[in-house]
This record gives sequence, structure tokens and C-alpha cells, in this order.
Amino acid sequence: MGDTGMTGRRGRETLPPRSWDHAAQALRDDGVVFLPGALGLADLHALEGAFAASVADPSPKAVRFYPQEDATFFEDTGQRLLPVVRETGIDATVAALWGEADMWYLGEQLFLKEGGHSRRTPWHQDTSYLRMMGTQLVACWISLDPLPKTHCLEFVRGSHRGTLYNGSAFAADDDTAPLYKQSLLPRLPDIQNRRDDFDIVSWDVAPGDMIVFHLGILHGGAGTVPGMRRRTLSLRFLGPDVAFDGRPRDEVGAQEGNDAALATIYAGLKHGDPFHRALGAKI
Ligand SMILES: O=C(O)CCC(=O)C(=O)O
Repeated sequence: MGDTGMTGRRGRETLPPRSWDHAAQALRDDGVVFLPGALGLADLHALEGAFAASVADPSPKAVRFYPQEDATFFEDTGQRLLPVVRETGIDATVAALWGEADMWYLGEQLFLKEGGHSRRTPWHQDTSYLRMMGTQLVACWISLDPLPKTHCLEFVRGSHRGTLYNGSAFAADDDTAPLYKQSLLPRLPDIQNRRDDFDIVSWDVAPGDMIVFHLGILHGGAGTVPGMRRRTLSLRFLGPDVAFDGRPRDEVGAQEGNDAALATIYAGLKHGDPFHRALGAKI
């Protein structure tokens, strides 16, 4: 672990050298940037330990998608991994990309797929589920297992600057079935069956690589085949330019329905309010 300075955050000089200006530009323009070799062996061990501990002791928010199927498709979200985020310098990576010291940790999202033919994660935008708008809204996606690009998370380049669609309800028979039954947001396009119509990017990833993406980008994740395990982590951050998105929507099916912490935060905000006002201390 490198120097954590006054704020407890590692300095940029402790990160593997790269052209941060170039990476920041890619994140702004494409909504996604691939950072090979972003984490060292000790960082990976720390993340593997945190992942295993979370799976062994799931939070109340853990869900098993498509429970009627044999293969595991497990997701857990929470706010338990901040210590390991700091230890591994993932927050320092975000600061280097933003050129910004102020940030808040939104929490983690763990995915485990294994035990046969598990499903793809349907194409979606995280901002359909969250009530946040702004440029400083990212996830750092890390796979703890080597993945060829066909099994990686995939992105529609530049789509964070385009239409915001209704969320996917993760329905067993239709990936584009809308989450919000009454919404001004249009239904998701059927990207998986019309892949040639979209500018889809993904990478061969090795443990230690990181993909940073804007939460408004359209993305979808491959499933697994027998003999394969896919452990991935999304660590999410918000910066000072993010505002509360108070667009009308029905609350039925909304993820906040099972997230009391977010519902409380939303209740204290009006459309356009700086989001961080309702959050705790910056990290
Ligand atoms: O890894 C996956 O399959 C899904 C990841 C994802 O949707 C996310 O991090 O927002």
C-alpha cells in the first residue's frame, strides 16, 4: 500500500504510469476506458478476499437472478468494500481520471456467475435505476478471473451521451421488458439481437485490469459456460457535478423499493440539487 497522505487516498504516483489525459478523454468521449494492469498482485488478493467474504456472508440486498435456472447468477450490492477500495488505490484511479479530489463512494456491486450456462446480464444503463445525472458518475469494473472479450462486459461506445432508456426488468423471457411500467423513458432497444447496429466495444481482460465506465453507458455482460467462473466487481463513485434526477417515474419495481438508504437520500432532494449534499462525508 502506498502513501495515503492527509486524505487517506493514495497519491497518483503510486499508480502504474499511464497517460491520464488520454484516458480521461476516452472516458469523456466514449463513456468507457480500459486500464490494463491497474492493480498489483497485493491489490488483487485484497479484492479476492473481500469478494469471498461478501459471497460467504451476503448482505440483505443480495439477489439470485433467474432462480429457476441451474447456473448461479448472483448479485450483491452494498457499502462494505470502502476499506479495500482505499487500500487498493481504486479511488486514486478515479481521482486521476477526473482530475478531481472530491468524491463519494456509492457502493459496490458484485456479480458471480458459475455452474453451467448462466445468462448474460441484459443490456442496460445504470442511470435508469439511479436518480443521478452528471458527468462524474462512474463504475470501476474488475474481473477477478481472466475473461476473453466474448465473456467480458460490453459497452455501446458513446451511448452515455445519448438516450436514457427505461431499465431492464431482468425478465426471464425478454431482456428489454421495462422496469418502470409508467415512464417517459423509451423501452430499451434489442441490442443483443441487432448487434451490428451498435458500436460495441469490449476487451480481453486479465486479473489486474480495470474498465472504468460512465453509469449512463449502455452495457451488458456475457454469461458463463460449464467449467467457467466469472467473478466481477463494480465499484461506483460520484463527484461534485452530479445532481438529483427528479424525473417522474412510478415506484413499482423501482430498485429503491428494496433500498431504504437510497430512498431516504432521494426524499431529501429536489430535481437539480447537488446530489452529494444528501450523502455522508466525501472519501
Ligand atoms: O459483470 C456483469 O455481467 C454486469 C456488470 C454490470 O452490469 C455493472 O457493473 O453495472
